Amino acid sequence: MSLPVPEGYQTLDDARLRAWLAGLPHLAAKLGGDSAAWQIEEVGDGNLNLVFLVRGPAGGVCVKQSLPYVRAAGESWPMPLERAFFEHQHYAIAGPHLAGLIPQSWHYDPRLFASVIELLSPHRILRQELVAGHAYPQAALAVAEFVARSAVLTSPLAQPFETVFAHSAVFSRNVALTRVTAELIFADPFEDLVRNRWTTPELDHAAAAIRNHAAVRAAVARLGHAFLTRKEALLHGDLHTGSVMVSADDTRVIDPEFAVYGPVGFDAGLFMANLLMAWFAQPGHATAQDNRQAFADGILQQVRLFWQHFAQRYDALWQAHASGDAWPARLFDSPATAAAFATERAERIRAVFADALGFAGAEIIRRILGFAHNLDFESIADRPTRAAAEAAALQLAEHLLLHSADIADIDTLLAQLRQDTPN
Ligand code: SR1
Repeated sequence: MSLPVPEGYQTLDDARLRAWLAGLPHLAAKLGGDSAAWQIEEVGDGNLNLVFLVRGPAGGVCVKQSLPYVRAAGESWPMPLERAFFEHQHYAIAGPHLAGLIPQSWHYDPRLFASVIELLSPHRILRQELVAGHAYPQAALAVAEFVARSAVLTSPLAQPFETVFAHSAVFSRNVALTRVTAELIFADPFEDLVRNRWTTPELDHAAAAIRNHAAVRAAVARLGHAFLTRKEALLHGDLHTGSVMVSADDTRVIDPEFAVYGPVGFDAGLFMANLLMAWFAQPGHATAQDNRQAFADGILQQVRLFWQHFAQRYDALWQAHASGDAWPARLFDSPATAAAFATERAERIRAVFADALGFAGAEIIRRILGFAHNLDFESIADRPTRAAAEAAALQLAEHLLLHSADIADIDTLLAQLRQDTPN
């Protein structure tokens, strides 16, 4: 490796990982037995990091290590190692609010920029499961709970603002990954850059139309500004279906390395966008053909459940914490202000909905025209089918960016989708 790295850092391989874990008694005990017999598998399929699953006779651990570059691009795209630190900080700061919805975090090594977390088994990545045609009806509820708890409990709605400011200061140093998000979502897809790509020439016309659409560009610019300036709550920052692990009865949100304070609608919008892209991609997935219509409807149901549960829990958590030092509890804590408080909450949720739809539009565009693509579309072998699915998703993205404030509610959006897209 030719990139400079801090003293003490070395990329983990099988032998180094085995020796490192063997030297950490609390982790070696979780694995059990002789370290030479531990089974090690590198499974990282994301864009950035190394991910190892280590199994011993007593149990398993998952080890994640930053590389000094973007894994999906190679050393030509250097990337600071500190992302592992911010992921660890998210587990430490938001973790107490998110019990049961995230993996347990067991260790962080600041020299190796590596963390050790609970090995989730028999969990699988939600995105891959949706591509394979496997339904997880409880997943959207759990992710909505994650977003609602993060949105209220890390914010001044539930905490003294001094605490929130201190936490926000930690994540305001997560500049490298915030730049990745700012550029990859809110700028790059609208420019002619070598790191952009789309997979079918059939999309050339749609791509040009979106790039040259002044109102779309203005909407994305507004959202990018909101993302960088509106420090409402601690975001996961990369909440797509690849950041969710599922089993039949359990759901966990992983990979919070992009964590930063920002607008609550960002996480909600990214998750809904990725479910919607899974839905658009369904005609291309042979594994789901037998029961394709019902499975596709089930994905739209997940979008609906996600939003409804998020809105209901955001409202309930805000009310539950509207006392003491939480802001603006002091203005709403008498019976005389109950109606005004209810109106305030409803208007706030309505504003988050509009934000989320806009962010969803930006996310869809960047996953089709930008650097980082989705397995949902990429795994469709038949090019015309893939092009049709991506073009339909781009149409929705444009609609969301231009009309986010006019879409009455989630049911209106989904009814319109079903009508416009024979899926
Ligand atoms: C250079 S990183 C590209 C993308 O991968 C991550 O998962 C995020 O989605 C990021 O935007």
